[in-house]
Amino acid sequence: MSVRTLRIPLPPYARRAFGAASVTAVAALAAALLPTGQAGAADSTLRSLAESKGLYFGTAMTQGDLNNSALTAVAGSQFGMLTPGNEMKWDTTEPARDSFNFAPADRLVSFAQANSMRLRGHTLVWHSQLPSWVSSLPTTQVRAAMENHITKEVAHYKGRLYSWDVVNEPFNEDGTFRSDAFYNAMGSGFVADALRTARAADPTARLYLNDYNIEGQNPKSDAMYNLVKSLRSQGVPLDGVGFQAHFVLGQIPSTFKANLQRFAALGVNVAITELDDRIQLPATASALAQQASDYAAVVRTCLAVTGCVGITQWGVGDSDSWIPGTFPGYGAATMYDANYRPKPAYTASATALGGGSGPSPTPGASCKVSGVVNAWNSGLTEDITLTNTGSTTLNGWSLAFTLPAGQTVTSSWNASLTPATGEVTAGNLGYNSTLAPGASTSFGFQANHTGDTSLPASFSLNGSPCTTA
Ligand code: 9MR
Repeated sequence: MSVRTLRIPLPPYARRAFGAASVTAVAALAAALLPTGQAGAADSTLRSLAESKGLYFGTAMTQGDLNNSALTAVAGSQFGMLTPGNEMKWDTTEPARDSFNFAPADRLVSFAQANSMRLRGHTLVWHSQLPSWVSSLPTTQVRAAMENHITKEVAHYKGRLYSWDVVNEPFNEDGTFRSDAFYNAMGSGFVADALRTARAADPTARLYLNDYNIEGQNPKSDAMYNLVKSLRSQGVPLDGVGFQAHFVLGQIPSTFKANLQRFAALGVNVAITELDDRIQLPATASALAQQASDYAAVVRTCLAVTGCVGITQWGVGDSDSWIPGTFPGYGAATMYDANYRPKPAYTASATALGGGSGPSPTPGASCKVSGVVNAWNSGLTEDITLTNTGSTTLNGWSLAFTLPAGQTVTSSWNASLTPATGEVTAGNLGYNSTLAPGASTSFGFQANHTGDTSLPASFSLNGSPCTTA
């Protein structure tokens, strides 16, 4: 059995001359003085931070959003990629056979271009928001209708889009193909046909398949993986896979990173295309802290996967999100509140992208972590002590950290841990949710390991990095 204590060099932000408490005070003052939605210095927008790491950060917008000046101010400054939420879908663009309407989407394209944002086209072939004339066609006519739709729509935007979600949501949860108009008429070959048709109409747009519940390894993502592998081996033009990432608070799959990596290893790009993280309302401080950790984990995962090109949030703020309408009782799923004020998830995302050197909104967390590990041949226990070194009482805390490869948590005490591997978040329990300035709390866990018994790294509390002692 070995016993070690954490000995991790201080990161640069911890070595600054002025103390964490005064940084927090300056940030709070700056946030108060900045107009709504202007979250920090102009050089530390999500967009610029992401771009400095070679990623994009995008948002979905609908044409109604263009009338909301608070929303457009945030979208135009904080996001570098735009996905039309509904306006490029078949029911809008070709409501009657061979009669096309690109006006709503064109307005969003103009907004994006005016703000130097790139565009993700969404979506050409999808079972939903499909006009009834398509679903009632004789099966012998569906291929021609699909090819005509793709050709005309892609040609209209030729050279102007970063990417197209060519096929959206082709799979059922068990990994079988969804029996929609396209599959019923053409079998699984509709996917290759759609991709080839799109490539012919615009050779520059990156062509994607996009789906939900494929973020972790499961039968549905296995089916997508096998489809991508097969299409690539046949030389079908396919450049990327979109992982929608409609997450539930605290439930990012533990296999998220490994899953993205296995797709990237097939030679395609991967992208987070519709990120949100829904909270059961009312959103408590501790839920918002967990959400901050979830968002940071998504950012860190994309940064860690070569081939992950960027992240798009589905809607700018909480009142623009589809969640409350579809999941009654849930909401608060984005990084901006109803008044476009950045939430802890914003700060955590910016921090994960390397921000935090200038004034930015902060949940007021500042922390120190120490730990002890006791390891044996295939297992270990770890005790972690967390100290609130800030000047604000935390009502709910959430400590994110990276577990070494091969370690899998099997049980925990004094905190709830999720997921079991990789980018883990420890959240308070009911009795230890309050952490006063200077106060400490301890929790621990047992884990299996495959040889690496080192301590976790990259601790952050409610989205703010911790020092280690
Ligand atoms: O955000 C879109 C919402 O306004 C529409 O009512 C809805 C209809 O299906 O589609 C929403 O966007 C979906 C996206 O196109 C595909 N993945 C799931 C999204 C949320 O439903």
